[in-house]
Amino acid sequence: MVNYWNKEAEVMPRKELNELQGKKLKKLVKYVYDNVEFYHNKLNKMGIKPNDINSKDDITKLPLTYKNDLRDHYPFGLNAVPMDEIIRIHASSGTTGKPTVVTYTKKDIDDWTELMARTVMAPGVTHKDIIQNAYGYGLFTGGLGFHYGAEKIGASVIPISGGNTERQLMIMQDFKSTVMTCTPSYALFIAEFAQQNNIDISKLSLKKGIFGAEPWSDNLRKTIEDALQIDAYDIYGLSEIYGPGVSVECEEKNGMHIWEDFFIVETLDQETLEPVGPGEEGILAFTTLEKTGLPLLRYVTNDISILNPEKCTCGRMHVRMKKVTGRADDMLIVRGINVFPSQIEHALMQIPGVAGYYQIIVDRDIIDSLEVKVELSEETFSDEMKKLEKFKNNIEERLYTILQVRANVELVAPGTLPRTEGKAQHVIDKRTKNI
Ligand code: DLL
Repeated sequence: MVNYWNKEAEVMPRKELNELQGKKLKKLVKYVYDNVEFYHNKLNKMGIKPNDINSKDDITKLPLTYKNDLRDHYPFGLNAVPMDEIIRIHASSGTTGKPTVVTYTKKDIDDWTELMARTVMAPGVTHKDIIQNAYGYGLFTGGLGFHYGAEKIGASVIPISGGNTERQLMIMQDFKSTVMTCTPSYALFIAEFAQQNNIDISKLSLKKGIFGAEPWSDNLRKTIEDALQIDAYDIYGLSEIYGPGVSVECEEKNGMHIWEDFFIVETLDQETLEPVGPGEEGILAFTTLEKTGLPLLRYVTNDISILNPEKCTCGRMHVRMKKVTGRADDMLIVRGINVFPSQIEHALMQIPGVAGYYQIIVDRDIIDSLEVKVELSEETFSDEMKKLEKFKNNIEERLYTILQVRANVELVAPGTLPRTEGKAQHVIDKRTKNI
């Protein structure tokens, strides 16, 4: 039995879905033209009037929106409603300076809750589950996003937030949590902590995990699933587009369904930003069809993925996105070669004896250097020097085959790389300081 929250919407046939999106797009363009000065001016400059938009295909006539546009109008300049209609404000930390601020009306919170209800249920979670929500509560959208969705479906939600791993495990045992929600990095850390403290995982009631907010590979999924003896599902989202709940894997674990009655998604060529076809890799761009506080046209995420419009065996029609393979802007260029941190993670996670923690350090003396710190599992760590040397060479060879650039691998002792209760910071690029 497939677990739907809103079956009618989730299995809506493609033709109907396209028509609905077209209708909503027309309404949205009029709404932003009338209510957001930024879009009003942009559309005027491009010579586009709301009446020119009549179907989903007309989306390509519309302007793209970038993170910089939000920054330039910090904090509330892109709002479509006066502040007295805003009931919630979230923000995501930017890599530089001010955060990106996002605002929600009452309708937006209700819609986000609907999206999160579908999102929590798609991986097979029901009202009978006890959800230990270890995403951060606060300005980050993860905690409250999950909270509202979990309550909506009638599950029992434990709003534990991130951190205090000992207490997480105590609660998990005593409250018999069946679902864990947090970043994959934190899930890995919880598994490791349990092992170190001789907690018998097989005695836990945990069955599923919904992990996201950062890129992670299928190999890391396998590691976490084995360590916690659960099924792990990927969830994707970003603050600008509500937060979590833009897309999620169903029980098939074969791509994340994007809730298309709420969004139009496109994949754009990385160079030209022109749309590419289904099945081709590109940058995801989202148009929000229902948001009223901070509606966005063709928001360029910089997240790289591939869309699959085929109907899923779960019955859902909503297009699926493949795991995010990286961000267009955190692509590293090392000695002229493009390197995605996700390629390195993918390679490392295939190697038995690697604990799951790594750090990529890029520096520049005369030329660029790429160093990968790899944390060993307890068993590998106790091996003799000769074996370890061979292990290290092996990893270096594998990385070279994949990256076509030499990386220096440093093996480090178990427990030495930084742990996180939120998003992991896998990359340290020291070169910007040296320029
Ligand atoms: O991370 C929202 C979220 C919370 C998603 C909880 C899932 C679960 P931001 O902090 O604004 O929002 O970060 C958004 O994180 O553009 C991606 O680069 C990355 N990201 C989010 N989910 C995934 C994922 C939340 N499943 C940015 N895989 C996005 C890869 C992800 N990257």
